[in-house]
Amino acid sequence: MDATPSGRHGNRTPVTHSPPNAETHRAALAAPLTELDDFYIRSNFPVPDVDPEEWRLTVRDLTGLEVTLSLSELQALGTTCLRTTLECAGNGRTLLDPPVDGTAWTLGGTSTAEFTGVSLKRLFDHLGVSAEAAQECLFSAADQGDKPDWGRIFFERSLPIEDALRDPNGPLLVWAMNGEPLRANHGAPLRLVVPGWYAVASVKWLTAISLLAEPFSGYFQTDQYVYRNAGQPIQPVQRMKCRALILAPDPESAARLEAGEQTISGIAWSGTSAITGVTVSTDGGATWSDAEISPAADRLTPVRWQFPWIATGGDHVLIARAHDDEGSQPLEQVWNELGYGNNVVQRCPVRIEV
Ligand SMILES: Nc1nc2c(c(=O)[nH]1)N[C@H]1C(S)=C(S)[C@@H](COP(=O)(O)O)O[C@H]1N2
Ligand SMILES: [Mo]
Repeated sequence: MDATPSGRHGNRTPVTHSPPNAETHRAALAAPLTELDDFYIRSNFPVPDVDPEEWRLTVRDLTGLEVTLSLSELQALGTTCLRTTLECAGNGRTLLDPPVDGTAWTLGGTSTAEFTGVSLKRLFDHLGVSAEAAQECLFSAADQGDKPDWGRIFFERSLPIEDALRDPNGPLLVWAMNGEPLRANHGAPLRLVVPGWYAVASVKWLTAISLLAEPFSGYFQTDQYVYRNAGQPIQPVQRMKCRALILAPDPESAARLEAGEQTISGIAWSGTSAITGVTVSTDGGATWSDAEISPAADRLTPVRWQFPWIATGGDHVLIARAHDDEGSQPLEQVWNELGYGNNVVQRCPVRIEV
């Protein structure tokens, strides 16, 4: 296992020890690809013990087709490499007021990697899987645990069939990350990666893929990972909302800066569309200016942005705000009971010494 039960490991801070959950340090997010020792970890249950030699993936459709494949059989189908950002739907949860229960992420529940695997579409085409009559595609995993009212359950999640079979940039069945074999914490030997979606969709330790004629209503689909507010219908979390992060000046360590020329910089991403702009305020949101954006080489990874600032003495609040085709990052939190999708802008107080 690649997470130590105590203390820091790489540029990660543990959020819970058992199961292993850890967030990525702000500094490690400046690299276009997050180092594996720094990549955030989010697991709902203990890491399952999977023997890669014994491991098989079972695929079932609604016509009675059932095929079982080994890892090498999957790898023989062809290889796609895709760089994309994963973000936990709970990222930013601790910024909510009033606070909510749930894994206590600050803003490090996100990382970016190059994933290697075979697309789900390619696997289905190869096997002759029939999507006819299917509404959803269910992904079942090897990890399990007990939940009140549910008993013993495995981690399972579904996707609407049209999202499952999207191509290109659709779901990928992944066995390598940043060119290295997938690590246990990230779902070895095989995980799903669904570009653009909050990473709960990216099921780790995959064991089975089944087509369903009806919507799936499992625990991780209807009880958790939903936007829930009293008196309103629940909405499942799906695509990542846009977010800008300030990486420099480091909001955690540089609350005091010198007057004069400063560069404010960071990253921004969205699972919905390309980032169309990043605006910056140095006065707590009273006035805004456009940051300069360096587009990412890959559409599914963060853009880098920077903003030159002549800092004058006194207290300032720095804010960066991402914009995409759907709109802009909210200036005020959109509170929900389980604390998902909190992409409220990050406010960084700084004191400039004169
Ligand atoms: N089998 C399984 N897959 C899972 C999870 C899990 O608990 N079990 N957690 C999901 C959630 S909530 C997130 S944010 C991502 C985290 O992926 P990572 O640990 O590789 O960063 O995995 C997703 N896939
Ligand atoms: Mo997550």
